[in-house]
Amino acid sequence: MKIPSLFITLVAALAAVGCGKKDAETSAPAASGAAAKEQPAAVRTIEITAGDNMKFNVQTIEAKPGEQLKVVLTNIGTQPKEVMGHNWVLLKKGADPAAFNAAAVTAKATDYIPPGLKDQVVAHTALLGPRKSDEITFTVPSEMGDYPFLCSFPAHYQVGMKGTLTVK
Ligand SMILES: [Cu+2]
Repeated sequence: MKIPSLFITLVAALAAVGCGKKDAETSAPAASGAAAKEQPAAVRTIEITAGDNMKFNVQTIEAKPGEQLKVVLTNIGTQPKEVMGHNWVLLKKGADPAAFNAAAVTAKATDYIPPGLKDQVVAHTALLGPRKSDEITFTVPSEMGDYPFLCSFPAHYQVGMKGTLTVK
């Protein structure tokens, strides 16, 4: 009979699924009492700068599914927004950042977020001029994989203003 061994395989598979959530239990010393356990997951902040060199200082971000992330983008450049604006746009998994950037060229009125492709955006900051900062808090998608991000100001993607957020 093959049934017993199949049953054992199933039990083993279920047990494996069940133990994926270890690192949530950080046993911090109970300085602030029992209330600590009731707190929702903290928001993790990621600071990103962008300057006249048309590069993000952060090009790879790793995140956990469903994590709360706060991205703070600061434009540390000096050139006017009209010629050197920057934003941070996170696209959905599988979206084409080159195509998004190409469509953005004609979307000046909406700060280079093309209205027709808004459904590809997970989160984005405002378009920033020099010495400006903006932040966006969002929930990381639950699906594992690579999510492209870019600055959608014309031509900035082509010179390398891009990166990847990996959900794992
Ligand atoms: Cu830019």
